[in-house]
Amino acid sequence: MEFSKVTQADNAYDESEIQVLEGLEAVRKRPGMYIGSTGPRGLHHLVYEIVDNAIDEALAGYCDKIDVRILPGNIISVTDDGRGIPVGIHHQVGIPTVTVVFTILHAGGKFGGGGYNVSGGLHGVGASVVNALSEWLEVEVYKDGRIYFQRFERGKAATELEDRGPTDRNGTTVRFQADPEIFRESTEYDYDTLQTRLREQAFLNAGVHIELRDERDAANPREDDFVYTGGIKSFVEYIHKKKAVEVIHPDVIYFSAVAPDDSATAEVAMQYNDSYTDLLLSFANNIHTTDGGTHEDGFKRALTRVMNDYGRKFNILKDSDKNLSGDDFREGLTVVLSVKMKEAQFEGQTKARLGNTEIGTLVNNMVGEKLSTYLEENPATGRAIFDKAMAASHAREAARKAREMVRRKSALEEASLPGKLADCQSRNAEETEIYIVEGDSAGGSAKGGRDRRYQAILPLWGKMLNVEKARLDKVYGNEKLQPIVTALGCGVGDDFDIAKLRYGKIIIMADADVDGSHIRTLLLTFFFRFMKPLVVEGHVYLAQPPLFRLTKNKKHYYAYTDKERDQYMAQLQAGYEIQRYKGLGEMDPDQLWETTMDPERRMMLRVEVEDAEAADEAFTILMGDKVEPRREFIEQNARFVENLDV
Ligand code: 1YM
Repeated sequence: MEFSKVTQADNAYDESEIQVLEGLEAVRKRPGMYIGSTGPRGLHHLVYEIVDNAIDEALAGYCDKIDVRILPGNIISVTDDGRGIPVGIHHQVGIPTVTVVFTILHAGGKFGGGGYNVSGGLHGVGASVVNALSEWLEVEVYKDGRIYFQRFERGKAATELEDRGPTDRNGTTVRFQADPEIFRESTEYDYDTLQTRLREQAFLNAGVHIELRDERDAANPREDDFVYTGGIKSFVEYIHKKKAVEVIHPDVIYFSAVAPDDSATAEVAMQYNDSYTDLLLSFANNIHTTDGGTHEDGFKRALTRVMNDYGRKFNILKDSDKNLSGDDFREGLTVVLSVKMKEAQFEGQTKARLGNTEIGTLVNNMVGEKLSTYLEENPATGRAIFDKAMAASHAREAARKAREMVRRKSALEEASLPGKLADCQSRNAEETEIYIVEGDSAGGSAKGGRDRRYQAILPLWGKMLNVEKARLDKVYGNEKLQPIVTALGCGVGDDFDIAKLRYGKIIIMADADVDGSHIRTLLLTFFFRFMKPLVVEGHVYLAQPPLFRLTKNKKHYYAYTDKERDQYMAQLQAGYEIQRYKGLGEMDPDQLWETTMDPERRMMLRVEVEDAEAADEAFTILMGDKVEPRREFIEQNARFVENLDV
């Protein structure tokens, strides 16, 4: 894939193209407007903005290697081996261009319309925003045989641009420390977050070499090297490997196209696997469009059309058969779709939906033409895909019938509740809670300890289904899930109706061990896949039982983390007893009430989804078949699981 058509690789930079807009006070005053938030997301966004500039330089054909380091003290350093940011005097402002880039909002050829970039952070505001939000920032430019250096503090130049002597290399280094006055919550970077993002960028920009190193803890260095000559094809392979699914045809299908007027490029990589879920990751100018848009719509329309035509042409679909649906053709499909263009329009509340109509046409035409040719040249693949879609269609029909059955049955039996459910007295969903508890003994304690006026208990039994690998018809029949569906009362899948929900809070209570973690993951995945609004609207919680009990002079102290335990041990000094809870079943009803169920005293995690789509993807990628230990699970998903004191 050649991107030189969209970048102006041969265009010598003209310093007059820079538009001078406004100063940086605005950014410090309302940081959220420029980086989305001043929480962890915004903090990491600073790194992406600087890396994006280096990626632009790579896409322009001048840079091969980008080096990202987290230094002690959470200082970030980004180096590229490109041309170096221009240092000549800017004719409009009368100061060096590099100074303009870092001190004036929207400075940079790329915002003037004359220059052009394909990469770009969420808000496309770049280096000056990072500078404005950093306690200090230093830039080093290696260019024309000299090293240039300048330091800024809270957005303002602290030194003039200095010539620091000769060099034989070229490129740019930016080092900065995020300003704790702005990022009050934390200025600590999460390695995994940066790793995921930089890996993704390396997939999206084939051949660009990105190195990430964590040097904060000398005893524990971490390092990753990302370079994928296969680009988004490698991305699809990576996802399948991570999900541990079997693919149903050997090669990733890949197409690319350039718009007739050269204003845009599109590329798609796709492959089917033996699971029942689909994953469509789409990007516009390297920005993840989690809400889809014209490019996704174009892809979906073309896929459904081409596949149905294929079925007719080879007589797999008979004249009397109906066309299969888009959902049928997407079951088990993993797609990475990437478009790059001038002036992308991002729409919607989160600006995560692409609006450019011409891109929809480009993708639709590309897939329309190239996929049918591909299928004709690879008949075995075509047949495997079509058979899979037929199976999906039959399963959908079976699920519809199963649903009808459940409906009819519940109409007849007047929605009989599961036998093991200990229901509460109140029928007001605003105050009711249901504890879903793994294991009979824990269920017994919970029943004994609860406040029956508004707390219901549903103990789970039987074998759990891995919903990641199941279709809706299986869910209906599963002995573990069915009581949940019945107890909640709000249906499942297409039938889901939140208005019928019988409890305002759904609280998953499982042991603090690997098995407990497994059941939590499976239940959350189930809610995500089949009752998504429950999660989106914040009805799902994770109970937090204590890990330890310390007793001194007949008084009990409960510790929910190792750290808390250490604090109590220090506080109580000597003469205490310590008990480690291995499971919920070890607690008697009173203890369980006191520590885990009493709204006045308990700790719970509310499962939050900032963006249900993104979370769903995260689940697919991260949770597929793996059993995560509890801590790791919660930490890794801190993005959508937020601490909450109730
Ligand atoms: C570690 C971050 O910012 N690299 C970088 C930035 C620029 C250039 C090269 C560059 C661009 C152009 C011409 C051009 C930027 N230049 C500007 C501006 N790495 C990093 N490497 N020459 C050099 O776009 O034509 C903004 S970014 F505005 F000065 F051109």
